[in-house]
Amino acid sequence: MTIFPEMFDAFAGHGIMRRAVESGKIRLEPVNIRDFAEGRHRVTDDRPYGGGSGMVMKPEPLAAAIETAKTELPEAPVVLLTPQGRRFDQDTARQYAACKEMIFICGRYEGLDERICEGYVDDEISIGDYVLTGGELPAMVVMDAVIRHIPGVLGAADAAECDSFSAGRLEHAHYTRPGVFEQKQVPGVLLSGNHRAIEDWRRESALLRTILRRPDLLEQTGLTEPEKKIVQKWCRRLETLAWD
Ligand code: 4HQ
Repeated sequence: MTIFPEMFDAFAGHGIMRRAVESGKIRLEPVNIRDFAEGRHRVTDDRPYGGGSGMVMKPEPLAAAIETAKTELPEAPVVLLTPQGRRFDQDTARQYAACKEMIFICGRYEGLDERICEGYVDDEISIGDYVLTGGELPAMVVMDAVIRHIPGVLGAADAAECDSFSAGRLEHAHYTRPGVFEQKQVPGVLLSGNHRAIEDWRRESALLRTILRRPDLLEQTGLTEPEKKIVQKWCRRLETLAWD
């Protein structure tokens, strides 16, 4: 639900989303809230009670748009994108991917009349602590993160469950040709053809980056046994560096 349905054309028209739409794995149907507004000018906003600057989205067109969507998609949760919502993350993306259908409400101006939030919305979601001019980009962010979990949307080789972030870790470093770029070499192990060694290097790279850049991710789960072994190896290396 949006007053700018064309914003979704670019999202659905490129790359993996386009393939998902064309193969029929997903259906994306932007609904123009203005189509449900009454009067010659089809107004969707009005001045706030109590005064002040900015406009508020009128409740009647939104209610009509949501009711129409719900008769087509009776099971769909109604999700409002708002900085006041609970923070969106990979766990929520995975949970949403189990939904067959979803309805996203994209506000503009100062937001929705509170009675819509109370009466029609099942879930309020924020994509982060910053203020945007509308809920369309947040809705696309959420849809992108959710849709890539649908089986067959990503190639079988790079299924979403393989993302190291899915295990609460950052991804390892990536390299491609050329082997030397601006005097920097690709790590030799990646050219070795030794798949066990490459796997070990990637696990180590992912762990090091997570410890250095996002230690908060490790506080959630703690280290696995293989990760403890890696850290112990680092500790022994560091001791020889410090004392010898
Ligand atoms: N919005 N995460 C829509 C956001 C936002 C966010 C501001 C939502 C404007 C009308 N939404 N209102 N951050 O900044 O979800």
